[in-house]
Amino acid sequence: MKSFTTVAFGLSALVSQVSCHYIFNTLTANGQKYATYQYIRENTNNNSPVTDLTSDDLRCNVGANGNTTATVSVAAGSTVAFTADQTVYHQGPVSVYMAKAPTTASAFDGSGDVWFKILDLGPTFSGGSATWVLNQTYTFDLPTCVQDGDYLLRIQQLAIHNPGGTPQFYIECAQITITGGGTTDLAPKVAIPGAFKATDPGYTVNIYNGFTNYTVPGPAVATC
Ligand SMILES: *[C@@H]1O[C@H](CO)[C@@H](O)[C@H](O)[C@H]1NC(C)=O
Ligand SMILES: *[C@@H]1O[C@H](CO)[C@@H](O)[C@H](O)[C@H]1NC(C)=O
Ligand SMILES: *[C@@H]1O[C@H](CO)[C@@H](O)[C@H](O)[C@H]1NC(C)=O
Ligand SMILES: [Cu+2]
Repeated sequence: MKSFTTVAFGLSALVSQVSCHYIFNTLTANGQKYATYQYIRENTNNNSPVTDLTSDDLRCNVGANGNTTATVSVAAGSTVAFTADQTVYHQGPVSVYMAKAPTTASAFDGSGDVWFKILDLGPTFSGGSATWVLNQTYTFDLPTCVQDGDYLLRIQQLAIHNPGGTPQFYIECAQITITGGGTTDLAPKVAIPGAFKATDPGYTVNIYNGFTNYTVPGPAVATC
């Protein structure tokens, strides 16, 4: 009886953990919403976050495998979007990063000082309260000046809804080939892991207490 109770409890805890998070598993590009995990490296941890600031899983999530993921051609400056399995609901910032592959996106592990940021969505402060961009779909334009070639396109939502707890990184990487781009080597570039520190104010802040300003973790957004 005792072991049955333990198993039942363990199962329901697992189920509620899976349904309480979210995962960016769908890419839209070229005016088309692709199938789930098409052109996105499929993770092996359901919709759970990464919480270890030193883990390589911080790049493209747990189990992400480039070899088994196809790459899609996308024009520089065109509109793309990541859609999650449900609406994002843990408060925190969203950022989008890119890293140019030395050869192909499939073969690239994302190591080195290679990641530049193309988008930050922080909170809007108004009337003493903060509003985050909590969407199911995040739509943005790729840089117009970015060089042609293969890239990892990485979305990151950093959940900081639990002050004093460990913030959660919700991440996925798409594999894209940029066409019709420019000549700019976009910068600054950082390494992941490495770009996020346990002492970053944007990582440690208590969003429920005296919350009046916010700096999104990571490098400055690269501009053309
Ligand atoms: C490709 O597969 C090899 C062998 O399984 C693995 O070690 C490597 O990490 C994979 N590369 C990428 C970029 O996922
Ligand atoms: C988030 O959703 C709102 C409401 O639909 C929309 O106006 C906004 O453009 C979305 N933001 C992004 C980055 O997609
Ligand atoms: C808010 O601004 C102050 C003064 O510049 C800074 O020390 C603090 O780290 C900022 N807080 C956040 C959460 O970015
Ligand atoms: Cu969650």
